[in-house]
Amino acid sequence: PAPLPWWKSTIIYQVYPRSFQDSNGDGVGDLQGIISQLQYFKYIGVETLWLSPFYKSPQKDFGYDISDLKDVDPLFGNIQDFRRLVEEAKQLGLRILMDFVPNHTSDQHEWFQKSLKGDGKYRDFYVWSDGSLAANGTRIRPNNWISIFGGSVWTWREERQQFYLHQFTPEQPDLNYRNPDVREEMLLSIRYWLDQGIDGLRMDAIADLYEAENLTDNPLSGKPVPSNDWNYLIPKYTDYLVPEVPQEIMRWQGVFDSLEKLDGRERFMVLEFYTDSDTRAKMAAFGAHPFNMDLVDSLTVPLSARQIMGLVAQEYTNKPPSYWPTFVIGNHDRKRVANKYGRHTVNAFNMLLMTLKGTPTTYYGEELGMEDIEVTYKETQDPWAIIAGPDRYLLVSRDVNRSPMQWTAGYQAGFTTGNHTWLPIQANYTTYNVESEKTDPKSHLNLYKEYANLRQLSAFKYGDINVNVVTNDNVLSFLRYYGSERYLVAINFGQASSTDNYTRDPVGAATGTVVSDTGNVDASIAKNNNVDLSQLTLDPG
Ligand code: TEU
Repeated sequence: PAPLPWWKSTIIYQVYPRSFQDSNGDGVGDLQGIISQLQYFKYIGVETLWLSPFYKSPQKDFGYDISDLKDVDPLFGNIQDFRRLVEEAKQLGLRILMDFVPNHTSDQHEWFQKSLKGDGKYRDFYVWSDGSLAANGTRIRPNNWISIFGGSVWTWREERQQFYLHQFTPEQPDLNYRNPDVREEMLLSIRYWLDQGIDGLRMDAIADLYEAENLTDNPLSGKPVPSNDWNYLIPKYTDYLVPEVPQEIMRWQGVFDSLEKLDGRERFMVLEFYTDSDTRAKMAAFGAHPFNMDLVDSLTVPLSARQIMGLVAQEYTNKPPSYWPTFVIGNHDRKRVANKYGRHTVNAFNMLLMTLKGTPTTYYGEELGMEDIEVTYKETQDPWAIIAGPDRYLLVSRDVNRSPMQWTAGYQAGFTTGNHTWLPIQANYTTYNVESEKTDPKSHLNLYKEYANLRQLSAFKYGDINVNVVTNDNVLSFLRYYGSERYLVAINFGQASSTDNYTRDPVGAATGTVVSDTGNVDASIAKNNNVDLSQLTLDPG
């Protein structure tokens, strides 16, 4: 087969630096910590690390509020540490994707400080508006838009006698993308990090880049929110369909392409964009790769196998040939799999993620079956949860899914030598940790490794997928094939056993040999056993 672009045959592993490995005992993870664990990625068989932000930042949104786009926060180390990380990763054949936050900066960024003063070039770097004057002399906000984290998107600044717009916290002012100088600065920052030798970027909050210029009121704002429907919370005027967004993405891609022309190295840009399959296809048409968030963002819990298959199958239906799915099961903004869907689905989801056609992304700890932690409102650090208040904070809390990585059953789960950790360690770390799970062949970790390894087989690496096999409420299945190599993947996501006949087209075989399983299987499905596909019983989990 023709060699695949590297990003099509890789597994992406999201490292949340604050929580991964602390090297200096301050209770917060850092770059040296990540360097010390590089062998771990080799061990589990992932190749590409996506690092959440470690830029200079007041940490109001834990690094997604950047005060210097070209520097490392001392909390995590310095630029030399980062260069060492890139170098050592490269020597091990690992790749690095950095998080890039184009939509906003910290209010402590020099640009915002200058903008506040109305300083020449920076005057219009952010979205400023006068609002209007009420009869009683008070200032009225320009419109009713609500920020994603709650509250108005507008904050008044005495210095300018104006409001500025922020779709996240007030400490994260939105950049004004209608200003060409802003766009230019962003290209320079992108170039700066690519020049450090990284392999690409994960672009944050793409849906939020542009706001409607006329600042029209959102007719839905203020009405009761029926479900987790974002249209009620933020103006629908920040849509990728605004032609400026694809244009911007292509400009960024232009930086990638120009470097590739110089050194022949392909870089990968993946977008954070919560959207539907059709929209992803439109974005793919201009060369963009939005993450597929369907499984991480599902509001239906628990998901039946039929529903999961519905979400998955659309990725292979009515798509242009160039379309390439990018599945995500967990991230730093959403609850963990073990909590959302139940521990019995951890191996099932990991197997699904690794065997589908497309590029998978694993959030750190999901390979161990890590669970969310419990946090009181007093312990809450996530700005979204703080703004939500004591009655509603748990609906949105992202602290729960950002707890320290569980390395060992020993002191502080091996995360730090210090006597405190920035978020509590999940109480079950003595069971679910790297060291202990390594010794159990049926642990989440060892099974994850096994599934990751399957991706070396041609059928999984180069092969196509046929999803028209058996699917019911408990079981989903599909065929991966390349040449004469054929693998049937059948997974039980339900609570009951299911006995089904898999022999029909496209499988077209009466028996098969077991190569992997989800742990909780009948002895008849032991590895290397021959099984009867006309009557195959899969237990749940
Ligand atoms: O998240 C963006 C985010 O919260 C939105 O994608 C939101 O879910 C969506 O716009 C609703 O339509 C990113 C980061 O992942 C998150 O950690 C940061 O807090 C946020 O951006 C701000 O930088």
